[in-house]
Amino acid sequence: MKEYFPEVKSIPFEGLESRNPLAFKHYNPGEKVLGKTMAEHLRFAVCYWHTFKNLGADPFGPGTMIRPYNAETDPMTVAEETMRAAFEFFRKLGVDFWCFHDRDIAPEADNLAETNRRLDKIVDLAASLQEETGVRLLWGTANLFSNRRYMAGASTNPSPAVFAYAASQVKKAMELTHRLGGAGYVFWGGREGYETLLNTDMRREAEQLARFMHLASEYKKEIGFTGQLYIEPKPKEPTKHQYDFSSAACHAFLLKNGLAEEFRINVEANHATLAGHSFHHELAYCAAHGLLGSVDANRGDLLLGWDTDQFPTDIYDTTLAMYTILRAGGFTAGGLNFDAKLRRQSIDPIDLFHAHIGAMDAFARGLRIAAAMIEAGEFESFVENRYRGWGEPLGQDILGGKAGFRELERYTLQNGEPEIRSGRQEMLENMLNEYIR
Ligand code: XLS
Ligand code: NI
Ligand code: NI
Repeated sequence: MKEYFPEVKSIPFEGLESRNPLAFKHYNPGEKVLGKTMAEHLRFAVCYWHTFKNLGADPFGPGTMIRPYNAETDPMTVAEETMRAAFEFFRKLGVDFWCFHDRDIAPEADNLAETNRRLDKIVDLAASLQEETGVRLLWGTANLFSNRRYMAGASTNPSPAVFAYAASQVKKAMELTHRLGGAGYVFWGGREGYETLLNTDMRREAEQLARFMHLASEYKKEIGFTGQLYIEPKPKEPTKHQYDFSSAACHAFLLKNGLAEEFRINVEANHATLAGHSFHHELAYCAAHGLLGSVDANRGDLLLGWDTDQFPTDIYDTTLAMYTILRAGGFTAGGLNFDAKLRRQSIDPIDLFHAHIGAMDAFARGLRIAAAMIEAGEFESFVENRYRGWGEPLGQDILGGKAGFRELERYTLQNGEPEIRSGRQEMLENMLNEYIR
């Protein structure tokens, strides 16, 4: 059997004292934290597109990375070799999950029927590799943004024939996800948006998008696929304005169209910051509304205005993310998918290991720190105490509908100026720093 990453046998956990760059210092999969193992909490997934298909191309130049599984000229041979390399990588790294787009795993042919035959062939291979390694599918998705037919959108396209093509593609991708036992299925509206309102009917496009989502959730039930459906928000890129702008925008769309029961959100860190929110904000919004589904774990760059999709290394981010996820009850079908890519100069296959090791350790640290914060309960009781008035008679009367504007005016006339209290932001920030060790 050909080996694609011969320089690595497996990535061990060696703990804090280790100086071995090819070992985990924090991620110890079997170790229990708050009653569950780290692996069960974190549910790490490797994404197929950036990790195996991205070779470092950018708008100014082609790829810089040469991979042993890319050497052949026949595209289906490359697809098969890539799938074998991917599972070798998952196993050696020690992740339990992977994610893919249809077009990552098999090259598109001249017509849909042949494209689907290619997909079936590759998915047979993926199924046997899953069986062999125990690695599972976190979610699948369809690429409805690369092919030129989707230049004006997929379901939001002015042409119903393009809508039909996109539907055919999602139908197949959902069947394949089902066949591979996927825990979920993602919709990221890559070109569902617009460049100029001079040629766009926004009301119509929103209706088309809603219809598409209904069709998808009906088909899901028809084939008996029980995985979770997700929408992944992103405010811009590739289009100037994407409809799935943020978690709140997606929430409004789901509610308006009677889809809120069927979907949850897949929050991506870098998409949150592009929307002018923090990763923490987007997670907290979803947690507050029962929408927290899965996470595309990556990070942007403060100084760059696009989706740089870097590997997550910021311990504040991973801590606040895990704090929010744990307090929301943890992942069920979802997990932490590294939707992240190597920088263009990181050309060696070993760089894929370094990138994922660092990201997994960053989240393992975040998990431990968040667990300690939850166990101590200081932040929780601070927040609770801050709102305690809502549990007292005045607050209860307001919430219970007993006090209207007249009663509230009477209260204010009687009681005068309300007592105001410090928000203690600096104290809380200092406290947080004490946990981050
Ligand atoms: C792109 C998105 C994409 C989705 C899956 O910005 O993050 O990778 O996660 O289509
Ligand atoms: Ni993503
Ligand atoms: Ni992204």
